[in-house]
Amino acid sequence: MTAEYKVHGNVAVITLANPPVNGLGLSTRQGIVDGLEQANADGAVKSIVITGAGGAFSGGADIKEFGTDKAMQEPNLNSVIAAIENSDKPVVAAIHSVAMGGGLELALGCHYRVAAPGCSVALPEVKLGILPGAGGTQRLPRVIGVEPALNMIVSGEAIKSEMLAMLPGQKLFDKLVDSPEALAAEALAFAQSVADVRPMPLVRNLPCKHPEGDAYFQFARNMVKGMSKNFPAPAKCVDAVEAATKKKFADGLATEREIFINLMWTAESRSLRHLFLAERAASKIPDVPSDTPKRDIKAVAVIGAGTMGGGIAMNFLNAGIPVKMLEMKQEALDRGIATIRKNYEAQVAKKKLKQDKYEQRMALLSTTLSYDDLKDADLVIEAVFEEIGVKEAVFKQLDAVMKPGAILASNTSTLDVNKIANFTQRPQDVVGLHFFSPANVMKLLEVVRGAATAKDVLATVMAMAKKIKKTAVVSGVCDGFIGNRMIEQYSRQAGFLLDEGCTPAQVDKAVEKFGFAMGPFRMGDLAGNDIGWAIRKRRAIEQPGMKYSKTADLLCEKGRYGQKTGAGWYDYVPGKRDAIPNAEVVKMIEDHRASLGITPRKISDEEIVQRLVFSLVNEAAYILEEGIANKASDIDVVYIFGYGFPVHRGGPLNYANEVGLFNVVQAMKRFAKNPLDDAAFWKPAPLLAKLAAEGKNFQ
Ligand code: 3H9
Repeated sequence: MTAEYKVHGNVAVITLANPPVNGLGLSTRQGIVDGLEQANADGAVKSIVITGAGGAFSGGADIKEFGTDKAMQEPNLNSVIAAIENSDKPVVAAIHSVAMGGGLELALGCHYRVAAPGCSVALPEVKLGILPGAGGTQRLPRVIGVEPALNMIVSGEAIKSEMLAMLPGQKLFDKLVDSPEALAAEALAFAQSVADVRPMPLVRNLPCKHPEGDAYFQFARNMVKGMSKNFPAPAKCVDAVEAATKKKFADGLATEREIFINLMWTAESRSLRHLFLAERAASKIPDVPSDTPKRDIKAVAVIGAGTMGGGIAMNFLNAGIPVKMLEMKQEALDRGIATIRKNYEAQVAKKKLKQDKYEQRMALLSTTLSYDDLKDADLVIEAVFEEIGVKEAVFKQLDAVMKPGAILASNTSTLDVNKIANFTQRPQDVVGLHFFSPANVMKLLEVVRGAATAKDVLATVMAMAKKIKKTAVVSGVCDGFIGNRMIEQYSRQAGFLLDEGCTPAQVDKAVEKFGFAMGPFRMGDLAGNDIGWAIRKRRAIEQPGMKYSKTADLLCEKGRYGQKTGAGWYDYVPGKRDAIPNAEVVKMIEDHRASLGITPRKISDEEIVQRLVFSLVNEAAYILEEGIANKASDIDVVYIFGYGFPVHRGGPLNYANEVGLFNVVQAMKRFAKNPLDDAAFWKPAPLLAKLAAEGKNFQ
């Protein structure tokens, strides 16, 4: 049982004990009901306290149980809350640290609530594509008011208990104690003080009204519409809270339940729940146990003060870690510092950063022209020109000066990390840290594990990633690692679409309608088309038979590298990012098509999206099979956090699972028959073919 029962004097204490966050799984729910029964049957017990062990009151329903029989099995959470409401003796929730989702709903079902300061209180279900399904939408408005409650439910954001306690007229907390340490004793004393109060108060009996309900809920609907284009849950939260104001409690609860169950089965909710677990699973490396010792990272060095180096440095400054930046010339350092300042000043101007915080961060930054000055850093990250000879020179110098045990990292996005490691006498200390541009903004960090990378180095950089608020995913060594290796196939396919009849704008529009932040051509313009050009030149030598569309090369030959040159697949006005279609580019594509003797055909949005997304899926299957990625969900995390893949689709492999791998393979077979495409391209990877044949999913 994952709830403990103890009696202190005449108060029974039920302690939720289901680490890590006291999720309300079946055995915990059963434990609460058993505890209530025992307390009610014991004549010596006058009142009951429910609290949570460890670092949470409760994080809510057990997310890992969703989709299994246990989630629906009695006692479900509504039945547990009914048992509390029907208890003969008063039940007091003693809330601390985290009271979220079903955890808060459980507390709202209690007769009284005593809270510690510093507790994060939230109904975050909307972030999982659902809404509170155990009375949260009906009870929270009754204790803090309709508008504050709807704001919390629609945003899912946590608010500290001490802030909520200040809401005028709030009935959420009967008492806010002075400190978390005081909670246990004060909750016991409170429970004793209310032991004889009858009738016992119930949140369900409080009134729930909004003076201008119709106008307010219309306004709220308009607000959430803009915010939640691809997600049904926020609008449904408005419906449920409106029901709380217009229906009897029991009917409102039934409305909430019905919406909850319907939302639970949506693809959007499945995707969000998948991502919640995937993001947390990404930090776990199968052969690196969580208790692996970690090295201290107290000082960081960054080689290169360009856009990438500066962005990387900012992550550490933001986390309060001193950074020393090295460049070959003072002018380069000055430029780098000026860019960092400009970035921070923009944040100050937008009121996202306080002036004193900005100054504190800049005070942590120092510069040098000499490798000798880096010797005390615990971690050094190289962000220099992407050329193996340049990396060799850097790593040989680092090897000569860095203290023993320092971690030597490369920000390479394509080069062989094993080769780089072997430029040093300490390959075990070398790792790839592939930040994504802009490095101070993008959440993804690909951690590239070399053949010799030590386990404690991996454990250290994964922990460090969390500290600098990155989502880290481990990749093995291969050309392009997980993300760029897949994007190369996606870009090849985008080129074939142009040859066959599409314009860049048509492809981008279809992909953006599917939900990508940016279509492939706008993305190319942002990243720089010359990067893909360089890769294709390299491929022409390494894999001479590989089929490519020539359009992107023709574009680069015109100097249209993208936003940085003001012209790429589209035109750009200085200072703006709007992509303006260019007639000459369209003509260039048409002429090239004609030179190949191709008669253009109209290609549907569905075909465009399938060809692009399934090209990602097939390459991902190779990546999984080769062990470059540890698990399918890691690949989804890479694509969501690094490549703008639509969140509501849950990543390329989650999406493929939703479509059904059988259907994916069928589509690929159709595409392979297209003479203008590349039959070899569409040969299903062995893992994909096997899973599809066995009716299984990517795991
Ligand atoms: C709900 O309640 C539905 C009801 O309305 C209706 C029911 C009928 N369950 O984030 P962290 C695990 S829906 C199971 O890294 P932090 C998490 O997977 C639920 N496990 O830590 C991870 O496990 P592992 C509504 C959970 O300190 C570990 O805890 N509730 C749950 O940065 C640490 O997580 C939510 O949506 C859970 N509910 O943040 C709350 N929550 O170590 C979602 C966490 O194996 N949770 N885990 O990888 C959070 O927001 C954060 O996890 C929390 C801790 C703030 C609690």
